[in-house]
Amino acid sequence: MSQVDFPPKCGKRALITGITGQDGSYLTELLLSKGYEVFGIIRRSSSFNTTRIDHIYQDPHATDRRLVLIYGDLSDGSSLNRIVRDVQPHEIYNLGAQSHVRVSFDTPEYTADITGLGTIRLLEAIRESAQSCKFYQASSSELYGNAPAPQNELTPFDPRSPYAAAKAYSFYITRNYREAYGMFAVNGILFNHESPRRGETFVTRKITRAVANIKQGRQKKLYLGNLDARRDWGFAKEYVAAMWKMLQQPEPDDYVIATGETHSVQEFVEAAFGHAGLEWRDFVEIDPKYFRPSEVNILLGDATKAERELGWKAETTFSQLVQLMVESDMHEVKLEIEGKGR
Ligand code: NAP
Ligand code: F7E
Repeated sequence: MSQVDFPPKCGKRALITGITGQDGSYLTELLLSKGYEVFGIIRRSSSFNTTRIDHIYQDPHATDRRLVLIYGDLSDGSSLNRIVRDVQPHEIYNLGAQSHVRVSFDTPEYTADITGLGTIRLLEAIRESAQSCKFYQASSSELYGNAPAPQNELTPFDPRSPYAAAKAYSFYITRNYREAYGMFAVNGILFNHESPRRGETFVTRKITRAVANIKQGRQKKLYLGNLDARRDWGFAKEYVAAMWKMLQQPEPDDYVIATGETHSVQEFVEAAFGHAGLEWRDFVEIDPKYFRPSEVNILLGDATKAERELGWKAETTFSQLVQLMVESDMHEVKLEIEGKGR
């Protein structure tokens, strides 16, 4: 049952793929706070996959509920057609993806199917339903690969993984449907964004979780790959507001969303261990299994256009982000030790 009170309905319906992910959970909170009815596509799994949205889940029998979860899958065009036809959303946010870059080298065909073809299935579902519906595509800074930094909307793409190649297809097909069919379809080219809800196999969360475990004596070593890679890391909660703003513009367009600062993985490690009063060199080991067949060396976004046209700017600094993630994991690990964790 929901632990949150929502404002009166605003008359808008949003459909979200990837609602159970990091961004989907923050976006759902944002849209509910604006009075939207939110419909989320979840896939069937053998264990619960709704942990990130359990706090806003609503009893399906409640007559005034604002959040509805529907089974579907980006690999299943017929489910997408049916859901779009039934829900008749005003806005669709396509956040669903096989989103792990390293894993995309192990599952390239699956990644192409979900992260690439899933987008065309959804766009076709909109076209076939003949509704006017705004469409947000979760594009990624991975598209830039090793293109020179700083990267903005005019920087040529250089995809360096099966994930980035699949996202490139989705980027261009979204733009094509805008140009060919006059759809309100936009790409948000988001640079890395993190939070306490980040998946635990992405490097930031892997580090902050390890710091908390090491501090409590539950873990001895942290094995990482390339410490020299540099990323433009922002706070996910702020980034979903940019997604919404893109769909409220008078004309559809593509936008870079980033902080404009870049830091190495090693700098993140130093800051996270430092925050817990630990010396990182005592705990971190390099395991080549985490190296990527082709790496993206430096990402640094230039979000000038988003600031000018959307009035959006990143607020949380790198050190604040590291601190809030470390403190959240320390708290979570402590609860687990006390037997009160999830
Ligand atoms: P995430 O936490 O990995 O969430 C991915 C979501 O996609 C989950 O809800 C997942 O469902 C769902 N999904 C996976 N396969 C699916 C399928 N076959 N059918 C339907 N849904 C499926 O990712 P995120 O960090 O929130 O990112 C959201 C989107 O932005 C992704 O498209 C990602 O590629 C993109 N992006 C992320 C970043 C970033 O730094 N976070 C930057 C740029 C772009 P389960 O929960 O069942 O696994
Ligand atoms: O890696 C290095 C790794 O997996 C960041 C996704 O949300 O952002 C994300 O992709 C860097 C890379 O994120 C480990 O080699 C070192 O250089 O946290 P990550 P990512 O690959 O940047 C983009 C924008 C997306 O769109 C994606 O969906 O960290 N690294 N050691 C490591 N990375 C991981 N995962 N694990 C390590 O042990």
